[in-house]
Amino acid sequence: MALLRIRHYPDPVLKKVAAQVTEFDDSLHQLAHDMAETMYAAPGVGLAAPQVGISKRLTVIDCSARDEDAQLLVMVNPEVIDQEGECFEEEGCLSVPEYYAKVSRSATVKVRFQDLDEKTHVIEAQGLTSVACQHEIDHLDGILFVDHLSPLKRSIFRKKWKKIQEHLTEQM
Ligand code: K1U
Ligand code: ZN
Repeated sequence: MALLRIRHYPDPVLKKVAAQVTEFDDSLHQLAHDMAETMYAAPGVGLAAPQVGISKRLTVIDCSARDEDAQLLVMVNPEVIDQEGECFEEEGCLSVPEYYAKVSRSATVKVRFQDLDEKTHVIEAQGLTSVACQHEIDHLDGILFVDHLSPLKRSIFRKKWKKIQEHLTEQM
């Protein structure tokens, strides 16, 4: 088990479209375990492989409450196959620390994915799990939640990000 280094905006790996996973080998299992450990330690409710510098279509999500048992979802090659409604909730991103903004998303999504043993599943997600699925699949397509902001809000974000980066550098 290992904690992985989370890449921050504007690392170029976050802008790449990640490759389909074709090898369901021990190294994929190890990566998924390390990503889950990194997500829980952050803490976060999701993490996509590009955020740890690996441009592959793999993501982990756990939106269970603190007082509930863990409900870890490991999704390989996930894709949204159906979506309904709209929601507008505040999001954060482990690759854009200390910045939060409301983003428009589908309210519910149907997601098809493979597990670590190559078996295909389809889940229907709502609430935070739906938002997390969309946020993580965006990461696999090189899209960050700030890319969904209006041009005005994005220019405000860029100015704020300079200050956040200075603050993060001071902390190191
Ligand atoms: O992919 C990521 O950067 C992780 C990100 C995902 C996400 C955030 C908000 C809505 C949907 C998906 C995070 O987990 S940011 C941290 C966070 O939201 C959180 C942390 C601790 C407890 C609860 C939430
Ligand atoms: Zn993110």
